[in-house]
Amino acid sequence: MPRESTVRIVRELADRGYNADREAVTLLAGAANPSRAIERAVETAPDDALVLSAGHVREALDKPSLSPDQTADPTDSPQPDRSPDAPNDDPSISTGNGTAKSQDDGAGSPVETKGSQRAAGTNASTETAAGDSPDRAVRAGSPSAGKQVIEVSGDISSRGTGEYGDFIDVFRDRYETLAGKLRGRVNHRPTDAVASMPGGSDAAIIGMMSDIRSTASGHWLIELEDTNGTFPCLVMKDREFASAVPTMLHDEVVAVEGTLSDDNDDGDGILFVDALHFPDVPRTHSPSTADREVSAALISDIHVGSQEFRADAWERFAGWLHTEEAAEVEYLLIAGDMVEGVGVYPDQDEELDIVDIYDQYERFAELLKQVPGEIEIAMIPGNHDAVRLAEPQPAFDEELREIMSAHDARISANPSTVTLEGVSVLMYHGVSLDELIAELPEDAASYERPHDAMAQLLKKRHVAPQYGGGTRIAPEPEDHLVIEEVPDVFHTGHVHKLGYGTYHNVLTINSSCWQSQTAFQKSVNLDPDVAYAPIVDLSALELTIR
Ligand code: D5M
Ligand code: FE
Ligand code: ZN
Repeated sequence: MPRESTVRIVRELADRGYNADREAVTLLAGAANPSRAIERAVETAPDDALVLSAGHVREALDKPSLSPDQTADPTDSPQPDRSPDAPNDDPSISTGNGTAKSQDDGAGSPVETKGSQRAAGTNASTETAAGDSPDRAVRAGSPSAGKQVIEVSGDISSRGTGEYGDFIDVFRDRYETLAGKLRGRVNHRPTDAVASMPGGSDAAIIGMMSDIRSTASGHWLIELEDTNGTFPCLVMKDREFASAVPTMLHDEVVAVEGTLSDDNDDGDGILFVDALHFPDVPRTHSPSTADREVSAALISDIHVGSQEFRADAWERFAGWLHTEEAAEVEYLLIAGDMVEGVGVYPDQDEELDIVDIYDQYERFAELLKQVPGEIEIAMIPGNHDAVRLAEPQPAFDEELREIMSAHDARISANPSTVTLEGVSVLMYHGVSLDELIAELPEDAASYERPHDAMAQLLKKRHVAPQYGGGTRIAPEPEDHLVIEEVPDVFHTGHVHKLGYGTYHNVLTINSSCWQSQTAFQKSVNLDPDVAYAPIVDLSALELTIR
């Protein structure tokens, strides 16, 4: 089936307010008169159906008034069974007889199943998509039919009051959590205890970086703070780990080991650092994989409502999702900036195509309807979305959820962890990447290689380490921005650049965007990568860029 006809059918259905399963679109595209078939299918579908299934389409095509010569020749359909007497009791569930093939695929899969017993947050919601709603029925006729399982954790309901005590709490929580990851590696003492140790002793400290300076002779003086006080530490420039010091940011938690200066007894000692440790991801990290052939598309930064939004590219992408080539794509993750927003930066209104933020979400909801109905969608907000700017950003409120309800997406906070058939994906919009790129050396973080900056975040085990810089952070009783569990995949967006790599076996992906270069981006020389869709094969954690 030509891609163009799929795109057109998907768009026509979306214009009428319908999602459709892939199989439904295939059937419609295969009809001799697709336009009439669409009309008929829409008429025949129950009023409350949001997703047009293959069952609806078959029912419509089987109606006597649509004579057989107006339906497709069954031999040119990729669907294995379209015989009129195929069981079809529930019109919303595809009952094609291709299940044998899918079972073979599943049982014969050589992929090692590791499953996932990793802790999802206490507020995790686990759902088996298949079975909980007929509209999300698994396509029995598809080559990769199986059980979609998605868990989302990380949703927050803000409990911060914005008072001083909240800041103490959030930093204590950050310190405790990240220090916990370093404790087994050093024999540390609290800073006040280190201060009273004899000069010349060996000592170790776990602390939050409270100050960093280079000395006149090019060494580094870093001040570490723990819950008892602060202590100065000197990293000599000729040590091999000195190159890591310029990658350090205020408020990140590290451990140092070294020797105290002789004058420590006088109360103004310093620690000469012999080893520097980051919370980091263990090199031995072994990611989980799905136990069947299934893929996820990872995108972000759609910016609906901007004059620069690339509706053409979106339609091609949504159309492609309905093709056989995309049959294994069963999940779509969207890492923020769904809409362009209103008043995000000065004079933004001059570049808006849709000026009302609710209208922007309405339009976005229309675009979601072009995504196959059986694809599970999970999404988090970004800095252009209509939630508070400070991180962690809570999930969209009820009003916005209602607007976006057509596709029944999992809507969660920024950041969140979404686990797809055992593969955990840390989704974070990525505002802190700007700050890392601005502050760290080029070889540690750049717009050309956003995945390098992502690796830094994994190493620091925090998605927005620095407080009081470019990233706005809201205090909560716990620090939701700590990367407590090592994810299998780390997905960010925001910088509108495609970048991907692996860091200690974690797949890092910064998705591109769906917006051409804006006047602002031109003024700062940001040349966006537009309309790339990274597709992750969850059974092998392999990446294909579409
Ligand atoms: O961000 C897209 C990229 O452009 C991201 O790297 C930040 C940068 N950007 C966009 N607008 C601004 C302003 N006003 N100041 C600084 N940097 C900016 P997005 O979140 O999509 O706007
Ligand atoms: Fe963006
Ligand atoms: Zn953004």
